[in-house]
Amino acid sequence: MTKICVLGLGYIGLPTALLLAKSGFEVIGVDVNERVVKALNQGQLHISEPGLLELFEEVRWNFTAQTAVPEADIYLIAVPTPLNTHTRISDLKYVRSAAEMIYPHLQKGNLVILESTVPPCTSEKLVIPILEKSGLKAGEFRYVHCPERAIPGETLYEMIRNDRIVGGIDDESVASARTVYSSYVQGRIYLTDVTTAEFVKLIENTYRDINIAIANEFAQVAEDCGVNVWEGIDLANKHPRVNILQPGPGVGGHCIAVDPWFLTESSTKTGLIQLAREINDSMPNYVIHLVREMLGDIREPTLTVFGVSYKKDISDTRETPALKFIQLAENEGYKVKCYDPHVTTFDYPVYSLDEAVRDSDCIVLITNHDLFKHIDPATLSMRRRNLIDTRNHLDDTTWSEAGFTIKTLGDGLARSDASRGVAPEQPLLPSSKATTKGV
Ligand code: SAJ
Repeated sequence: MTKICVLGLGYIGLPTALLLAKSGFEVIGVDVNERVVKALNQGQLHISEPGLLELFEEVRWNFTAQTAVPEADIYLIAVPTPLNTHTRISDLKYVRSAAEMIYPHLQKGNLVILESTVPPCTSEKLVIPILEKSGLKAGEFRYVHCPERAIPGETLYEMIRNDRIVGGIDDESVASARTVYSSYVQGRIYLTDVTTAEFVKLIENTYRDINIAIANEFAQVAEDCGVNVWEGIDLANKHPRVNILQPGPGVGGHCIAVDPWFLTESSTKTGLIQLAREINDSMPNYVIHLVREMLGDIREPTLTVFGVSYKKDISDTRETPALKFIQLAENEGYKVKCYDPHVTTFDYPVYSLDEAVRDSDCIVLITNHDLFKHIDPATLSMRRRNLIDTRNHLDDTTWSEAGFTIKTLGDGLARSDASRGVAPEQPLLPSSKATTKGV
């Protein structure tokens, strides 16, 4: 049986390891975190994703976790590549150390796969030279970069269904990698060279970041023009060649908010990419500006943040825009209480709904969890009934009937209208809330 060693048992490495185990490979998962290894060997998962527990239980017989790298036929690296937030340069220490752990075991004909997201040329300049410390030349061992493309919240589904890009150092490498991936990938597998594969991954996420940035800029322009941006984007997207994403409180997660910087470190010609990052990073500042306008000068103002995960219906809080918003609010003297039915651990305490809204002056919806739609606003006991909806997520009619004054980011309503709780005039076209849902 072909033996695969997967290095890094996180959001990408673990689901990949389990899918490979299901496909009949003998899989050894390696992680430097002893607690993760121990938990997995005792049958406990440290990440939650739809279908992951069921898959784990199905393939446990064919999967073991350990801290040391064993001899294997194939090595798959899926370790994190964080951003150094001071220098805005990728921190490749985990990739470097994974390669250092592999090379003493590397044999002629073995395949090494890098799935971690890296700046262009990382394989050529950093990873392959470390692997060559084995005494083998690239080509005597096989090497590919196959960037992961699955979206958190639908990881397993997308790992199976999405198309994959495999960039290899030679034909034998891509052919071997194709055999591995076609054991569980139902999408198409496209072949290219290593550096192109590194580049493709980064431009995918950068394109999405720039698209969200323009939506965020449109939201602010729409305010100045007295136009509802949600309806505007919905209508613009009826054009066959237009697909604008949704505005919001900023871009979080460990991918879209990070990867564009991996491109900027590789070139001096990245003005647009940097600007988009800055626009998205400034959205929490814009939201605090909306709070100021809504509440004016009140004594001991208290805010309730609805949703602290970086996006809807998941528990992941990495790079969440909620964190910057809360810090800005505290610096301006607001007391902040968080409510998030999906999150248990966060930098700030997460309260029950009743506790989070008690004595609050305003709810600020940051994350558009589906569960928030089921809250009956009439039952909320608050000091003042204000709502700032940064995702156009909650139903205006239900909340205004419960006595809430509502400001939706980008709704184009001046504060004087919003604070009077004036509903927008009956639109000539169906309301964008009826047709457009926050992403
Ligand atoms: N967001 C908006 N408006 C939108 C869409 C998203 O404000 O219209 C925000 C989200 O709320 C979130 C952030 O952007 O805070 C990022 O969320 P996301 O759903 O756009 O993406 P990620 O980071 O969860 O996953 C992305 C995906 N990349 C692309 O869609 C091009 C995924 O396929 C990648 O595998 C993943 O990055 C990764 O690991 O790189």
